[in-house]
Amino acid sequence: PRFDIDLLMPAPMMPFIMERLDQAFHVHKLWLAADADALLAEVAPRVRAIAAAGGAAITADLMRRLPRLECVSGFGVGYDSIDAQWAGTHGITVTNTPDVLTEEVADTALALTLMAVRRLPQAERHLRAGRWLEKPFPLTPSLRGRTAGILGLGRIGKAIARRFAACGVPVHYHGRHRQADVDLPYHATPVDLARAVDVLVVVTPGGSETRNLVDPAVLKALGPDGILVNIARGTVVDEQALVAALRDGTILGAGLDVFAQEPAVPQALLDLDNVVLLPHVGSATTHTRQAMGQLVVDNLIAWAEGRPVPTPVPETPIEAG
Ligand code: 8YV
Repeated sequence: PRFDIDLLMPAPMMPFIMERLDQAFHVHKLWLAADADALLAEVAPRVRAIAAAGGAAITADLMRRLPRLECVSGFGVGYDSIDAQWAGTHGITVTNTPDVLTEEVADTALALTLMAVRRLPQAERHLRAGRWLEKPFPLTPSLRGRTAGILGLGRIGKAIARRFAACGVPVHYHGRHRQADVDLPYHATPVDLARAVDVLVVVTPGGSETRNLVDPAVLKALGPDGILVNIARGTVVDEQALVAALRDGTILGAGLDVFAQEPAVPQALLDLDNVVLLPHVGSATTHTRQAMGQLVVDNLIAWAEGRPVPTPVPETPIEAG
């Protein structure tokens, strides 16, 4: 390899990422080891970097075992599975893959919204089951006349807002702070936002700060014509409360790309007809996953060469390149 640096890879990544990292580092692939604990114990004193597949848990406990660790490069813009707070306070750089997936995920959010509002998956099932020959598919609710609320107006939230604007749908938002340069109606709480809109799109980070942010009160405020769309993290929505709200008509429907315990989706959701379910495909195109993978590699190479990394997370006390 190009660098005499030991890198830990806890879970498999896309083949081209593994190839490029193999060319650059001594890569220790934890999931391939017959005895992962033994391998970890052996390489721990030498490991200086981690390449983390999406969702791979990089806990403080793990990092504590790696005394020379300097850099954790995560695949995905969301890094709730990496304890970035701990890393940041221990001089460890954490990087993620923002920007390159923004438009892709926003496309998914718009698609999910339209699928949920217009019941398009149900309409397709109607055709495929041969029922069109018997009767037309029933009329559905419409996007016309709706107002959308963005819960978490970051890069992806703004890309979703642009799409709604193009559809003639007014957009409101809630986030921790009102943004001075944003000319959209701001609501101080998720309940206030939900009350003002009838499409609520969840775009916040995951993790403990946003756990169950969408709770029974928010769902009630969204109301009987309301559609909930989640392309963020399953943990942001109280899943049991959502099931109840979909069942009893507290809200009209939902479109979900993410779940609390992926890849397990609760049977209660599978049993409901007024929810569209996708298997976390928000960024899952060849084009975008390629760009995300390249950024994982670029961050590690920049770090190894002693250059500023391209995309550090804010918890990392280091300037971006
Ligand atoms: C990926 C994501 O699916 O970027 C994120 O935060 O959730 C997705 O793009 C995930 O990181 C990889 O499984």
